[in-house]
Amino acid sequence: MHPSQCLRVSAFAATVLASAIPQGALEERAGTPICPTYANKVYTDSNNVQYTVYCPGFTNGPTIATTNSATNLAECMQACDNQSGCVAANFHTGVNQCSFIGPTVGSYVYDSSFNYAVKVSATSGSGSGTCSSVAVTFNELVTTTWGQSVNLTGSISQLGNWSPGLGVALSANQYSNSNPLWSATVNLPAGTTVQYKYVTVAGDGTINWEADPNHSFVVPSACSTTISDTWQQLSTATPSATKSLSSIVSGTITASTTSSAAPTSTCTNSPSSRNCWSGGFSVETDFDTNWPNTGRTVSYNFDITNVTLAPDGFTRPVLAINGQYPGPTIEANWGDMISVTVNNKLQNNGTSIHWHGIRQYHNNGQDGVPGVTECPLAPGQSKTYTFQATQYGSSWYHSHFSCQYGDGVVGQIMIHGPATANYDIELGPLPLTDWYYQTVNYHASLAEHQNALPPEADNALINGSMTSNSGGKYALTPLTQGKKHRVRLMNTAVDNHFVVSLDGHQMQVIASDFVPVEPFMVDTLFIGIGQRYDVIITADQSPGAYWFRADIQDKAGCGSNFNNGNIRSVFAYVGHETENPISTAHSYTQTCNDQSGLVPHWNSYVPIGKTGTFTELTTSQLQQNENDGSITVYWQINGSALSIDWDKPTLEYVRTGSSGFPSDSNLIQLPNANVWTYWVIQEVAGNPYNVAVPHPIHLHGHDFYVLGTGTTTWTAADANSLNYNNPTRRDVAMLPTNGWLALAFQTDNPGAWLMHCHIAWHADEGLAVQFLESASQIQNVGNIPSDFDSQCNAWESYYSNNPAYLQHDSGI
Ligand SMILES: *[C@@H]1O[C@H](CO)[C@@H](O)[C@H](O)[C@H]1NC(C)=O
Ligand SMILES: *[C@@H]1O[C@H](CO)[C@@H](O)[C@H](O)[C@H]1NC(C)=O
Ligand SMILES: *[C@@H]1O[C@H](CO)[C@@H](O)[C@H](O)[C@H]1NC(C)=O
Ligand SMILES: *[C@@H]1O[C@H](CO)[C@@H](O)[C@H](O)[C@H]1NC(C)=O
Ligand SMILES: *[C@@H]1O[C@H](CO)[C@@H](O)[C@H](O)[C@H]1NC(C)=O
Ligand SMILES: *[C@@H]1O[C@H](CO)[C@@H](O)[C@H](O)[C@H]1NC(C)=O
Ligand SMILES: *[C@@H]1O[C@H](CO)[C@@H](O)[C@H](O)[C@H]1NC(C)=O
Ligand SMILES: [Cu+2]
Repeated sequence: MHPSQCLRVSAFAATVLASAIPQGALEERAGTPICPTYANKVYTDSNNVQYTVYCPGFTNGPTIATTNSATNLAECMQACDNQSGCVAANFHTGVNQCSFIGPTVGSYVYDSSFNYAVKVSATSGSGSGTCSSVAVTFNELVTTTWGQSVNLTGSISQLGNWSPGLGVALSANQYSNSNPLWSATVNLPAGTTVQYKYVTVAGDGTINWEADPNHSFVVPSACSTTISDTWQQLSTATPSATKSLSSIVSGTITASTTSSAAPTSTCTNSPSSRNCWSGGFSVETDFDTNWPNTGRTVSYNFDITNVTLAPDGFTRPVLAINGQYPGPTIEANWGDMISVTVNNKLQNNGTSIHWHGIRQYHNNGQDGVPGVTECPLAPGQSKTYTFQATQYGSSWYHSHFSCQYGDGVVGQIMIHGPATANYDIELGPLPLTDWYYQTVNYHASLAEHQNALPPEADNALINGSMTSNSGGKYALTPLTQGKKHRVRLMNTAVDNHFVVSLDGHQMQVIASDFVPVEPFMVDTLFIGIGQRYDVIITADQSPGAYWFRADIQDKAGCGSNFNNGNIRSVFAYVGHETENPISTAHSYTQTCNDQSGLVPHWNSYVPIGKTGTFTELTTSQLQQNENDGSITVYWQINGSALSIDWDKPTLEYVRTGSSGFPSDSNLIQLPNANVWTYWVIQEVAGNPYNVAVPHPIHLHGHDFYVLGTGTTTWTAADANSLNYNNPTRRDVAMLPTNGWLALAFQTDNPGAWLMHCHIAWHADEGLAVQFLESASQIQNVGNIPSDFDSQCNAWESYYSNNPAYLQHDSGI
């Protein structure tokens, strides 16, 4: 069984999980310490041999031989199977060395860089022949609340004949969040078939039965033959067998001795169980490989038009979706299909909508990047994007056609799913953006040709609203006394980075980008461009109105704004909506660094990137003198500013099998599937000036793992001090000024995926690369959209026919 079942145990719903390691986990994470997280858990290798992962390291066991050819624990164990006299093996993750241990296994000390599995053989066990009883270890991975415990009961007297009081109490000696393992070893009559169930026992004695069906287990009869291929924890002299929930189940029944609530396996998402979802999916589900297929499609129609709006009281041209700014919120359930028809009703611009943070698994053609995955959608044309919500949480969509999103083509995405903490009220998205009185298109063309600071924003909008000299109003968010409210913060800006806070209140962070994290409290939260945070705010202060503040971090160097200091909205308790807040701000120091302490809830292990596995990508600014005396500003990666051809997208090369990519396509081939790739983005001196600023780096088609950052120059030795054990995972991370950002991702999604700075000026000026991942597989895993050619033809005929404006930038 896979930990996609809802696994927290509430007082009335006992759900119990196998202690099995997720299928393939060891192999996928070769080279990574699996201790202590996987300690005592059962792993079935590709030979269907089960063994228990054992963490202490041997010091004096006789080593028969070693091999360096095994790259993970499973292979090491198989090699031991092949080695005469080998009864145990240990695998040293740092150097991929597998040692075979002879019959006298010796004593040990703890060392987390070793992973062990021990196979109890005839020579180390109690001998060959028939045993009268066999020690069976029952392992159960189940998260319990304070005071709860777990008992085992079953069909034979040793297990209490179905009476929990006479059964066996499981113990949880090394219980932790990541290893909530309960276990017990019981001597059972050899050869018997045993049925059993787990029950949870609450502090007040209330017992809850595990849902049907019963588990069934055949106790081995011949010690040597039956058990010899079962890998065991080294502990007793007696051979023992370990069984996980994957045991064969025969027949289903309903437990009859429940003292209070009925047993249930249905874990329902509710204010007190947000970790649950439905259909066996929960916050424990590994959403890289598993998600619901709801069969439901949510559809939207977007008309993009050129209008004037005054979101802060000042009227300016806006390229709006359905006449509104920001655009409509796309709302879907986890696993739904999302279908959006985009009608480009602009006169003088193409468009193309990117669904920020959406993985587009095997669906590269819907990523919405002009010149990469499609030609721009010409004026007058329509196109329908279709993709599945394989992850859940909060995000936004935006035009990827130059800097067009800054002029209005942007909106929110809210995908309902489980969460790592409970809340009562969903308040929805709270987008934050900088706001300019001239169009962003206008500023971008100027910025490209000036040796000057980027344009200062005139204002910022919170949830599409703000006050200004021309009027406007503060956005209002209602709070209900005593309740917990979920707010989905997102930075949809062109250039400004924010620190947000709510006066008098803390925020509990439950997700960074599309990744659920272990909940933690903050007073203030830095949000880089493109980033999202889902937070829970408890209305536990005196009822009233409070300022919500979004400060531009100008002193720290990531944006400037004319109205900085007054960028606010109001959070008001019910009945206090018309009050003017008089609350005091939390104090903090300005920053352009990412929030720390983001621990993904779904544990991930990135194999250690050995020396030489990191590819460096340098970023720097070039100011180039043109013949007419003007200058052009470029942001380069490895000395090359990206510039894409709108009418010859990368997917066109892929389809025709051409590899003649121009050098300024900044294309990096990643031909090998399912390998880990490691990147260091390093800011270096510019030419002729050293313009050093932080950059929010965004990757399409993946979450990346943030292994570390530094504020100086990366050296090869830095690879050793990175965090590979459940590192922060997200899709935008800050590259510190003059520093480096070390990232890893796995090539598990064939496609042409952009990685770029999300400051619109910098993306315009070329700060981007394209990863062409598993090019030969792109068309096998997902079709190039059927409208690809008609869209390109329409674009070519528009663009070759004297359009009002031409491409003057990178195109993205
Ligand atoms: C073990 O031996 C089998 C059969 O000889 C072979 O197929 C397999 O590759 C070997 N495994 C290892 C890990 O050496
Ligand atoms: C759990 O098992 C222990 C040990 O057999 C027993 O003492 C206890 O009463 C059991 N708890 C319940 C609620 O049955
Ligand atoms: C399963 O367990 C129950 C006790 O909860 C027992 O009475 C029943 O006989 C078992 N079912 C089967 C099919 O053996
Ligand atoms: C929007 O309208 C203005 C004023 O008519 C025009 O100058 C501009 O080109 C239009 N923009 C687009 C993208 O059509
Ligand atoms: C898009 O339209 C704006 C005016 O609204 C213009 O400034 C810009 O140059 C246009 N871009 C392209 C590539 O058409
Ligand atoms: C932002 O505005 C939208 C639309 O009015 C609203 O549904 C949403 O609840 C607001 N968000 C917050 C956090 O107040
Ligand atoms: C970028 O340049 C660095 C040296 O500065 C080099 O090591 C690296 O391989 C280059 N990256 C690519 C993708 O070519
Ligand atoms: Cu940048």
